[in-house]
Amino acid sequence: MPGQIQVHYQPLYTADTNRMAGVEALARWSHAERGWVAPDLFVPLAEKTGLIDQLGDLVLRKACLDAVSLPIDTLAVNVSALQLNNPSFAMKMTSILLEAQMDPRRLELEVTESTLSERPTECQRNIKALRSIAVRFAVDDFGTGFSSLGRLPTLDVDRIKIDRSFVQGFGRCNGEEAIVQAIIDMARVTGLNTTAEGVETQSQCDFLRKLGCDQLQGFLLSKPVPKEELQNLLEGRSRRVSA
Ligand code: G
Ligand code: MN
Repeated sequence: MPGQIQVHYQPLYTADTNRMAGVEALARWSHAERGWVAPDLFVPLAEKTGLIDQLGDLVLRKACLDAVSLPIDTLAVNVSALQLNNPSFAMKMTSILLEAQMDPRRLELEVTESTLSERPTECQRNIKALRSIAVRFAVDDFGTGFSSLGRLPTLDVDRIKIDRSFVQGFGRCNGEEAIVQAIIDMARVTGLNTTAEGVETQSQCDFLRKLGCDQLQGFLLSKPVPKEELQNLLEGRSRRVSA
């Protein structure tokens, strides 16, 4: 499996200036018979079979080595609770940064809410150690777990990523607009940055800008692309929707 894992990158754009501020690294498994296998399928499989550390290291290393030669500020990488529970995770992450000669301030690790709410000690220790060398953390898919807005100030993170189900629920009369507004307002008073995931339409994009969301990500702006295509995007050689 490791040889068939590729890392694609999805651009993250600043909402106000429309600049590519960073990318999120996303693992892709190219299976001989099944074609592309989505991470939602193979990540739980890797966790079950004990391959997650190996897979996680591979993605982190590839992404950091790619990012050093790219003119982007931030590289975001997803890490699972199992990886963060490994006592040697912070050490391993530090050695990958050293090997890639990457400034730790450019790295943002995305973790799920449940990783943070369980707060097992190893996980906490790893986060603390990495934050002390200026690695940033983001809560991924915010709103899908047992999220409570009241807990936002206590989360030891720099950014929240608002789950795409809220963005895609705009206009469906379930109060998604009000929820997203509340998340963004609460994040602002707490000093957290916000990214909206899953932006697929121009009206979602316009509304999120109006609400004061900092960063936008989604198929409207760009799908995840291989490194070569990302380079073309950065050099303006490939077309991008000017949302
Ligand atoms: O859990 P996380 O938010 O890291 O998942 C990222 C996944 O979301 C990737 O597999 C990516 O392909 C997918 N994704 C990215 N942008 C969009 C979008 O605009 N719409 C939908 N439906 N999925 C998206
Ligand atoms: Mn993510």
